Amino acid sequence: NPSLNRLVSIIGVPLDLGANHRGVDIGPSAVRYAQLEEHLQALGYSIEDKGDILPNKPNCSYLDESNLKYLDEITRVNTELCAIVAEEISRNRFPLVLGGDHSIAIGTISGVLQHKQRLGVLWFDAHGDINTAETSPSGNIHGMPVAVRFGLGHERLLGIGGRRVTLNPQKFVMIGVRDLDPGEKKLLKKLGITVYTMHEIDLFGMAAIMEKAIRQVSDGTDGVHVSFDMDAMDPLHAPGVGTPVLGGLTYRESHLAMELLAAANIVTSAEFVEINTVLDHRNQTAKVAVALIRSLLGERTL
Ligand code: B3U
Ligand code: MN
Ligand code: MN
Repeated sequence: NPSLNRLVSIIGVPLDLGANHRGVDIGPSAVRYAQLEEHLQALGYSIEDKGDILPNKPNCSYLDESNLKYLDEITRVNTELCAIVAEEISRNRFPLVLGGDHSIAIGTISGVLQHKQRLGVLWFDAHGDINTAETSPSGNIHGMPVAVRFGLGHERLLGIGGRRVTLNPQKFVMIGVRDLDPGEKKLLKKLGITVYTMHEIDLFGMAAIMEKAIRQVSDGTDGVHVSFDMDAMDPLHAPGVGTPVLGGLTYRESHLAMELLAAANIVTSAEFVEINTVLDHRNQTAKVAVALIRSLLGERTL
């Protein structure tokens, strides 16, 4: 496996249409305000901030005929994101994507897949994000990126990346899950995806869970992507998220997960999403995201 890349490209995606809720559009600014770049430079990284992919204002195509809200604009932004992520990897740089709502994982992962066809993914989330238009209770595309990356969903979303890029369900692991819709439960079981819910984390502890997860996503893969939805954490530690769910990961558990990933030296791209600054307290959630990124990129206390 490749060792940690010292060249990091920050890509902001202030998209909130996938959540159909204002607030996560300020996420990239909030994380930059929490001095992401300065902290990573202090760690010895060479940072290039690519700026933001700017979504257009919501237009009248709010609801597509197929229960997909803002399909047009979400497709456009993700297509652009896919291209930028692919470009940064071809420049030998580590893409660090700042959301924005979780629908941006569609673009990020399709961009990574242009270079790494045997990609492993670690998905930290309170939710499964594996709905389709048929199973989604909300029509919000941020609840669908995992399904899309397994080849299930609207044609337009599946087309992002220019060709049918799909992930291997056996190299995909979810962590922190505690809120699934009925259709999501069925699909997760059908695809045989490893889901470490809060129950398993409580029972076995984060260290044991991460040891298994790391082995699963790194064995036989050519890269590992970390997709971190801040609502994986408990609202006590990360209150600034659109859909908080009680009983999540603690500050310590999340940090331990990032530290173990850094020690394993397997991660080749990452994204941190769903920071809702409007609901936050004094930028706490963005600060926590920066702290997690620092741990993921190898910061140690001593
Ligand atoms: N599963 C629900 C709720 C949800 C998913 N992701 C978030 N919320 N953040 C849905 O709308 O798909
Ligand atoms: Mn999510
Ligand atoms: Mn979530």
